[in-house]
Amino acid sequence: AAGKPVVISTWDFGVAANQAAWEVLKNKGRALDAVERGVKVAEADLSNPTVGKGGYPDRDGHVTLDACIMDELGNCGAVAALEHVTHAISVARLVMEKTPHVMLVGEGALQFALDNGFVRENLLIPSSEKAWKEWLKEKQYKPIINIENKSFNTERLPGNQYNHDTIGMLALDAHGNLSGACTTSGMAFKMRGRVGDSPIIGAGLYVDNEVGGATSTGVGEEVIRTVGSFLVVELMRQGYPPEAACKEAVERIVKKKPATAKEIQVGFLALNKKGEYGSYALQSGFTYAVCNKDKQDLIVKGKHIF
Ligand code: SD4
Repeated sequence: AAGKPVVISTWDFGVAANQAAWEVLKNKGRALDAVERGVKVAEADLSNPTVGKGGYPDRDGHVTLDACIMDELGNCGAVAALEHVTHAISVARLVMEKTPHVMLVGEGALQFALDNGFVRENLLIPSSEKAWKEWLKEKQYKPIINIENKSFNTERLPGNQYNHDTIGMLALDAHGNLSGACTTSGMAFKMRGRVGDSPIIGAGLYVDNEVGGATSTGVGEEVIRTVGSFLVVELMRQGYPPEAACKEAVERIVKKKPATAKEIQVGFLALNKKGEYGSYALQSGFTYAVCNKDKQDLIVKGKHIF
């Protein structure tokens, strides 16, 4: 499938986010505005424990958010370990537009947000606090990620509480311009101060308006190690279709850390300049949502290695 405008994003919850982005894209709006508007839906969704408000806290009980955004001109902005502000993506966009910097972290990021009119909130909602307190009983450091049919992923909480993850979104607008956004509360119960791939340009997200964009979800350490999203975009520059580029990037993770790769989930999602898209993940269970003029609620199952 190809064509523009189009917006794609990680996981099933990407459907609602895409639909918000589509409101911008269908009116010939800018991809940058679309991706910001889109991922804000996931950030505000309290039922989602891995993005924005309602996200699971770190091991000390602090909800800390990581996010980044990148536009068609190569401008980018990011926040890492941001607390008390739901819409980390909007703070990242402000870093891009209003500062000479690319990334602000922790206290400085919060201060910048509050100075720019964001309101200080408590992001730890009762259900996430409860999950954290459960976790404290054993304090097991196994990464909790989305892998269907693997007991270690679902044993801790009933239902599909873990069946959600970071949102990474890529959009191609009616003018043929690309932008991307990525936002997360990171790995549940991470060490205080831990930052994942999601706010790191080139790791969790990369956009090159000549070629395409890529984003990732899963265990961020392995994505940082391989500069995953940049790799996917560079492979597309060499002529790889989106799916093949994502496959090569997950294979790189397997090659570098074969034993780790079997135990964790990482998924890449890519969109090229023609509006072609694809994904690849280490494990089964990765899904992504696609929205264009033909269909606004498509969910695609990602291909996978293991
Ligand atoms: C991270 N990639 O912080 C993110 C997490 C994620 O839980 O995608 N899901 O490593």
